[in-house]
Parts: sequence; C-alpha cells; structure tokens
Amino acid sequence: MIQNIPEIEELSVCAWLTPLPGKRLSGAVYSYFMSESFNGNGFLIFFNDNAPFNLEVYVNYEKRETLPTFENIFFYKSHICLLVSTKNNVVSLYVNGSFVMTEGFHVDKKPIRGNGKVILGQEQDQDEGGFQASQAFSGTIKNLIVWDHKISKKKIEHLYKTQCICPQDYVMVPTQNAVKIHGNVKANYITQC
Ligand SMILES: [Ca+2]
Repeated sequence: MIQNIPEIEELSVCAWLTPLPGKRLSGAVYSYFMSESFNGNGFLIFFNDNAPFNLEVYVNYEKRETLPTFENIFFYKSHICLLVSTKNNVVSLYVNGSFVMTEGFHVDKKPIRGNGKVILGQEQDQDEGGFQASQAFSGTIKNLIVWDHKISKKKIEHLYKTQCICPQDYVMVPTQNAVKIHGNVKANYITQC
C-alpha cells in the first residue's frame, strides 16, 4: 500500500472483526513493514493461533521483545480499537465501545517510521512479501480505519454504535484500489459517505 504513511508517535486502529463460521480469529490483521526493519514489522496486529491464543501487538518489532498481549476473546463479531503510544510504551484495547485493558511494552519504543507498506491479512517478513500461509488472517475485516493519534473514548463508542461512519482525520483507510489483500480474507470497503 499505497497511501503515504507518516512517521507516527501515537496510533489508533479500529475495525470490525468476524471469525469464519466455527473458527476463532487467527493470523495477521494488519502488517506494516519498513524496508529498514530487518527483524520484523513496524506495526503488527496478530492473533496467535497457538495456545493461549492471544491478540499480540508489535511496535517496532525486534526479536526477544516482550509485547503487549490480550486474552483472545474474539470468537464472535466484535468491534475492536487498539490505541498505541510510543511515548508511554503502552497499547490499550477497546472492544465493542468499552475499555478492556492497557498493556505495556517491555522495550522502549521510538516513533514508527513512515513510508512503509501496509498489508491486510498477511504478515510481512520482507517488503510486501515473505508471507507464511500459517500466519494468514482467518476472518473478516470490516471498516478498518487508522489514525495518527489516540482517538477519544467518545469516538470509540460512536464508531461501535454507528457501525459505519465517514472516517474523519484518519491516516489510512482501505479503499478497493489502495490495499492489497492476502490470505483467507474477505474485505469490505467504505464506498460512500
Ligand atoms: Ca512471518
């Protein structure tokens, strides 16, 4: 992808996520890779398919880092928001409009550098590539929006209650010609506001 991504100190990502029938969510929802990031993603949202099936959030991914993980509670359609701060080294999770918890990184984080590549539904081990089938996202991603700041609690509630809104002051939103989809992913796009 496609749209120019600026350097980011704080970040919010919201989306509706729905598992496939009879399955739990697994794999990479959102992978942001910079060609300089030899060890991994600048930003990654990943449902680990191994017990205990945590939702993992990587920022400036380096080997051996201890990352924020959240218990996997996504067996049903859910609206999730992840609010990331590289100033405070924390990630907060909201589900269906409500705050769930905040977890910290154990390695200090710098801002996430700009001009990387976003892939929905697969985990990049290299620029727009290095995909592993076992890390493909299983489920449906809908109304994914990214902001370059922490959005308010009120906005999170609004996003959940209105289901679909016209995104405002966002950094990146998938449109049909601005995103690459890989894996077992059904993508829905905001087509009109
Ligand atoms: Ca990989």
